[in-house]
Amino acid sequence: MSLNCQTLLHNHPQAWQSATIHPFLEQCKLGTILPSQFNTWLVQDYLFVVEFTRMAARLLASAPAQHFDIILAGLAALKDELNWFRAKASERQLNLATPPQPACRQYCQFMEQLSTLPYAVQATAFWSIESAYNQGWRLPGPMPEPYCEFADRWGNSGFTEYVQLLEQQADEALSLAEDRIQEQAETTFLGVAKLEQAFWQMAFTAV
Ligand code: HMH
Repeated sequence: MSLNCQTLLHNHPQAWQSATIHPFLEQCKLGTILPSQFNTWLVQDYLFVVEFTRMAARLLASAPAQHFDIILAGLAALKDELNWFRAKASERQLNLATPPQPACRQYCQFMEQLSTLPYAVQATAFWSIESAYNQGWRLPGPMPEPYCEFADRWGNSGFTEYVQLLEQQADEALSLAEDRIQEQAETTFLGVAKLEQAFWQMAFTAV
């Protein structure tokens, strides 16, 4: 078995489309998303990123030293991202001390249990999570105010390059992994796709 990230995308186009193309993003692009929907996403995504940062730290702890540079750069970017989320929430007078909704809680639990799995699986999950946002926010094209800043955060070319580097690291780990572990990586990729779709849906149906 020789699984890599591109094979995963190629084998599961439907799952990946549902993860990255959603009315939430289309309505940001059109400027018709409701503030209540957008604010729900913002607060819940902050809660998500807190747990995603812990996942990045566990990924670092499992990684070979040659992979540290890119993961450490990712952690530094997450430090800025968490502060940026706090600034955006404060501008909008949103309370970040909000309980996670079920879709957010399930995603966070999923990330937590990844630490019991081999590095190749964690690296594949990390790439797929970042890649989902990169594609999701980039595909609709330029967004109007106030959403352009959000689209640019995950859609900009620097972030796109970072996702490519994560893909290389995941591919390297997968190329060294046994078939059974490659299968775990595929299951995990499908798990990410489902949770991404559910996360958009959660924010979209917020009132
Ligand atoms: C739900 N997936 C979700 N939120 C994010 N911020 C990312 C991926 C990218 O970090």
